[in-house]
Amino acid sequence: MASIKPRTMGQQFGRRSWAEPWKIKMVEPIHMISRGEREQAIREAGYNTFLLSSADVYIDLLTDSGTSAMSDRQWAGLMMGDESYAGSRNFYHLESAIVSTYGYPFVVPTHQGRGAEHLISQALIEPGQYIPGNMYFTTTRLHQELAGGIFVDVIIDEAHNPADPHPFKGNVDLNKLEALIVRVGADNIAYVSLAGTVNMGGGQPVSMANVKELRNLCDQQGIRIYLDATRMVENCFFIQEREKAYAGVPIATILQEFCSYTDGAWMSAKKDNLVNIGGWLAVNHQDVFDLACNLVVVYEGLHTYGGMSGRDMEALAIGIKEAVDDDHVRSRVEQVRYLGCLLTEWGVPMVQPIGGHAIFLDARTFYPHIPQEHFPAQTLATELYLDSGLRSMERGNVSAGRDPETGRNRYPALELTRLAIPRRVYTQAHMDVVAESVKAVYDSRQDTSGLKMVHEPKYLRFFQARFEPLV
Ligand code: P71
Repeated sequence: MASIKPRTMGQQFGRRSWAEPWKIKMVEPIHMISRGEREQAIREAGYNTFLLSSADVYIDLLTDSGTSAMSDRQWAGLMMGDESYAGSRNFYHLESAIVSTYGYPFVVPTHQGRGAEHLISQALIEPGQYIPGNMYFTTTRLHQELAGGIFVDVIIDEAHNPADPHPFKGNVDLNKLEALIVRVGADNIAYVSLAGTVNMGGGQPVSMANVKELRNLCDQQGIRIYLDATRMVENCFFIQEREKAYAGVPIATILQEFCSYTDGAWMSAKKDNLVNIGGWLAVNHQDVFDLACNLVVVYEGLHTYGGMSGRDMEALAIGIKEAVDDDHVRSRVEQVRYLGCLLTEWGVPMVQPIGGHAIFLDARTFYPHIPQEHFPAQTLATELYLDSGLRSMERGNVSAGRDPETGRNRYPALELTRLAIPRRVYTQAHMDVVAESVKAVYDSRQDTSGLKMVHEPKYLRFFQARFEPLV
């Protein structure tokens, strides 16, 4: 024992340690079932981690969506629900939290992010119009396509290379956007669909410089910009860290400025906003608000609840304020980075730089002997579950689905397995267990072969597809 010299995190990085700005008041027991039980569970789930029972999962990194821990204040807020059908006081709290934090004057609540995507897509897209964006997101693109639109990827090339260290891999390539405008004409562009951070690219941020340039170009062309603000707070952390002019500027101030370059935003409040369910759409223009208000009553509920209960809206109003606390955002992003740094140090291939909400393992490099049609990322998710009961998510060609025109499989450049970290839920010790499990699976990678798909749903197939081992 004498030779072991334990070192704190701070000592490892040559600074004083800091810790999460909270302490734990309530716990939820978790445990790991046996290897034999895990083999049976994943077989019965068709080798799809979405189809596992959570009771069979030890550490759940399927998603950071709706899985965060609420604060004592948010739980107290649940007791203050005003469940009136119309004009609940919780709606006015929510409205004022969104207006004061994000800066858009008109707010429509929705049950979750895709509800808001549906409203904005139906309100603004004419059939045949184009929607340029900084990489697709599954539900976002589907709603754009269901409205008759055509999504065009205008993210910088670096975003498609997992190893490229560009600090703002979420940036829009303005040349690509200009080329699209020249090709189809500004009138045929419904709006620019901008996401900060970019989920499918590895949680990569957009810089303030880029959104300013984008605003200039769009102003010249008369094109509006709508923001997927789902993880915008994390995006602001990277701006604070990486753009000199924003060092020391509060996250809340950076967020206000970024949003001011856009015309509105949709939100999955299940991420940054620290609630288990909820979403919203907020815009600058009365005409867009009127359209969305009309659609919300058809698809979600009255415009003062949009599918949420009063208590949900109260928890969300409080979550919005907590989400922009600088200490909170730092501990959240740095926890993800801690896991990423361990794996990087051990040579595990993953998207670099480490993003805001998750580690994205590069399954193609991980399993060079498994071709993409045998689903390397889905295979990796299966192997991680078998090793330790760790649940992750495929973000490769199963997620990309088929081209709606040709029916052919889309084979995206990025074939990733995502380990998404819920906010305020797991400790540094959990991250150590996860890191060691990934390493164990990496060390035995030669013995792994791929999967074949035996059931394929039409929409968003990754949720319910079933697989079988090849051998
Ligand atoms: C995530 C999710 C949830 C999800 C969605 C689809 C497939 C698998 C998991 C949801 C997002 C998101 C962004 C950037 C809109 C939504 C939809 N992400 N934009 O990452 O990340 O929001 O789930 O509240 O409807 O696990 P919604």
